[in-house]
Amino acid sequence: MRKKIFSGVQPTGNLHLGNYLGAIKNFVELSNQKDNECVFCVVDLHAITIKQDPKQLKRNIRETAATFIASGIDPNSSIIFNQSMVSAHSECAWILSCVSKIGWLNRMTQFKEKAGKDKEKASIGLYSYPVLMAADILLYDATHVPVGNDQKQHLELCRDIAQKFNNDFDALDFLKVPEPLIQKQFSRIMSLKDGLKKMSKSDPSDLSRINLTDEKDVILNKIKKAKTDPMPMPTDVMNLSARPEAENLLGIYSSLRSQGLEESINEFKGKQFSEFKERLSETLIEKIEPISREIKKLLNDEKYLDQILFNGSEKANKIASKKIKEIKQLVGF
Ligand code: AQP
Repeated sequence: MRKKIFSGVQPTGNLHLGNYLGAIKNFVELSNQKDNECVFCVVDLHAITIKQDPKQLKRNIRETAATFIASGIDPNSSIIFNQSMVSAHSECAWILSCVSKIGWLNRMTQFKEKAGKDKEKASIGLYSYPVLMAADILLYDATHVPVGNDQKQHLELCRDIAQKFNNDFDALDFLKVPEPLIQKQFSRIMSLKDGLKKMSKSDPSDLSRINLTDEKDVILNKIKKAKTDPMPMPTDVMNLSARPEAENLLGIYSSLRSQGLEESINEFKGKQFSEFKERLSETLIEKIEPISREIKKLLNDEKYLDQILFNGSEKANKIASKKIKEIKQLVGF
């Protein structure tokens, strides 16, 4: 089946191994499959739901585009663009927010986590973030949306919004209800400092994550300092969840090598963590260093990156402006 793929990454800096293994690696595989139509978006409108430094945001937009390309997405066969260049995203988000129920948004766990205790001070944009995400996806009639496990709930909401819009406006199948593409294993990479916490861009400790721009020595140091437990390496998958740090590091190793968890466990069972960490660092350096090198090279050519984003936004605009016109007609504008 010909798939229409849409996904996005926020240009909020510190793109990390979780973003890569949970999402970008999957983008690359999907974009390499013949016949798939892929749209990859630098979701800068989403980024400003939390205060950003304008100069840094500009740099982060280019860096996210560079990361897509450096990871293996070909900008000639996939559309790469930034969200704010296509006004249909904001227009569609407003219309969909008038269809969505407050009760649905109140259930979103990411808002609760990001807003923390001080909900009153969070932006309205942060609260309605999932509606904008639904607009992004639905404008492109996406059939499949590759995301990390943390975005599962937002994808379910997107499906609900699409169905409600179709019902409200008596337009059967008009907005296509997308399928999430979440990897069965290793879809949630955890912090190197706490196996129960998601690896995240906003963690104040840089030691908690491997950034995609980290160099060899930095990777070696971060893995050396990664939290483990006092026992030797696990001997089987049973009870592994009681050892979250070991499970996470073995998951990272397995995902990078595209092998099953059991195979990795067999390779190191009963050995000391130090031996495993050495192999893990080597694998990380082998996979991440070429991407890191390419990102830096691309960032030296801002004109090239801006041109990619401009060309991508022209192509995206063609698709999205047609859809928003149809949406407006259905609404009665
Ligand atoms: N730790 C993770 N494991 C697996 N997948 C992950 N993703 C993010 N973190 C992990 C996936 O990466 C894609 C892009 O994410 P994003 O940048 O749009 O937003 P995010 O989820 O907010 O990223 P962070 O790092 O978690 O940022 P903060 O610190 O702001 O919360 C998505 O598909 C996401 O699932």
